[in-house]
Amino acid sequence: MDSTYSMEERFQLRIDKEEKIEARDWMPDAYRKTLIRQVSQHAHSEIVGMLPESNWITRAPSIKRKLALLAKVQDEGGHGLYLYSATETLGINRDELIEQLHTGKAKYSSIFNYPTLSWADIGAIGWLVDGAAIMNQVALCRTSYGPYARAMVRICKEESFHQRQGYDILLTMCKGSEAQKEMVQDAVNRWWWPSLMMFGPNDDASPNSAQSLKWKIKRLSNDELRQRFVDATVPQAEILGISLPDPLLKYNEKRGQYDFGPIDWDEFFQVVAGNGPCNKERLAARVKAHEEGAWVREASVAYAEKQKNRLLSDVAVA
Ligand code: BYC
Repeated sequence: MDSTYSMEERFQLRIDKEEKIEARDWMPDAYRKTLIRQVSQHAHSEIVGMLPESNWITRAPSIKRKLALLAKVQDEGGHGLYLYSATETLGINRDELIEQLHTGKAKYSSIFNYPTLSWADIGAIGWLVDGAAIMNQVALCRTSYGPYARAMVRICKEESFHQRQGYDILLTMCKGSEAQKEMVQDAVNRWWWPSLMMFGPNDDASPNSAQSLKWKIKRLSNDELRQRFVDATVPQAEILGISLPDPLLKYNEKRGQYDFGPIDWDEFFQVVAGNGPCNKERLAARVKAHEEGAWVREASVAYAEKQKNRLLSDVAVA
């Protein structure tokens, strides 16, 4: 490589050639910082995302639904763990990451600050929230940082099962009584707009997008992903026989895409600032689980120490 290139220029050339950046490779500090921010916030979202759904495990309407929901919530925990591990490859440890979540320094997805009021909300979360998450995460399978990209491949496979379990709940309810169909409509009315907000602010108000796109941390912009989600979701709503709560939603023949109404960004920024309906409850639940789980962490450290000593004494005998 020509030595007239700076480290930053060589790094960008690797990105431009679609080479994956690995943990031990040189990277600009700002690239590392952006990744730690995004991947850890993604991990926190998976972990906090377990709360609204686990609220319904004991009340799932059948053993089949209970098993599927249990498996889904466990999967989210697993996703959080892969993503914490991917973040740790960037030189930050788990305790720091958890502390950032618990002190409110790190964000997590706005969507998990809304309550789950009925069983139909579990269907709506699977269909809309996991649907939005997949749209974003399929693109992230091509992100430039190797450990993040590889974690995404497995996460996407599991997320597509989640999306289908949600849609299946709604399809079943929509074929049921009038009251069940109304429950679905009510849940979709409440989850539609917050799901569109998951993709983040409009491109012209997204401070991180330009650099993240250049570094190929993000592969598509917030607005591109949001549009793709709307286009994929509207036909699915038609199959369910429900409406989406947007009077301006309309197919635009010229663009070959759906036009949709304005998003309430005041609501989004209020939720992100900690003032959503469930922010305090969610953080309190995470802090409590962490404190009450201290004995599990201590026991596993003691067990690992015991195993290590046993191994050392076996080696000494041999
Ligand atoms: N909620 O410059 P921008 C899931 C923040 S699903 C809260 O566009 P960026 C799951 C943003 O962090 C969800 N905050 O940022 C599904 C930034 O603030 P900071 C998890 C948000 O990073 C079902 C500021 O607004 N998915 O896991 O370029 C069950 C300006 O935004 C949100 C991911 O995390 C939001 N919705 O783009 C269980 C995917 N949107 O950090 C679990 C990975 C924006 O500068 N992340 N902000 O203080 C991404 O793709 C990107 O980080 C985003 C935002 C598209 C979310």
